[in-house]
Amino acid sequence: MHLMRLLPRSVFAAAACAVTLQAAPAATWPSPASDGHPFDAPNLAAPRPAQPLAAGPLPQSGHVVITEIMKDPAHVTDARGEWFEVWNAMPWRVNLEGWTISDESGASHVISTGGSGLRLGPGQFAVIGNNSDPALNGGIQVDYVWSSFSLGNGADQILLTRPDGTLADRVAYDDGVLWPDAPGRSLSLRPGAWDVLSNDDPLNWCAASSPISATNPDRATPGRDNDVCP
Ligand SMILES: [Ca+2]
Ligand SMILES: [Ca+2]
Repeated sequence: MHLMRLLPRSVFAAAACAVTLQAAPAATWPSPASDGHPFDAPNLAAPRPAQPLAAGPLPQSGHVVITEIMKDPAHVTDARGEWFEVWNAMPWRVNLEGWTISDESGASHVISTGGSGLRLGPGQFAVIGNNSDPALNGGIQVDYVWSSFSLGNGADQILLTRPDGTLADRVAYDDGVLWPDAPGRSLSLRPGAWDVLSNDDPLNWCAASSPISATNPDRATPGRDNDVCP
């Protein structure tokens, strides 16, 4: 996994402070799936009452935010060039090992790295897609490859669920009615709206404007800050 963006030193100072402040509640959480790094977050959410599926939208309790979605690449085929980007909003590391990627049509994939982990430091991105070969996927650095999952060009959803079943984030886009829908341009979350509730609002998304690279004219910012929306 490549390191995509580091926060300023002051943020790490704030992170250390935040860890101190969170020490008491963290003691009540289940054992973290951690490699012992002092900034590792527990991989499980704090216990909470079960939420019945029929009661309405599931609560989104995460700080790992879906920030960009390339559902319809033009420079390469969809079968090689679909991906989405997530961003760690927490002041500590998170390991996505064991998290589930799914939609609401039955597609589901559990992130499994064989123990090496899919770790995001504070403020870092990961790009999760269907092909990790830059020679085939349009030169994208993909950090993790899914199977049994895809991004529909019409209406579709991405749900990120922790190993304990709690929903971290969900984004449900439509077929261009309210959401951006431009072939070859990613859905890009507006800077300033980077949380799991703000990314439910299609008004906080736009079609990316920056070319991916000199060799891939599709417009997206995989693994880096998003474009400013018009
Ligand atoms: Ca969301
Ligand atoms: Ca981006």
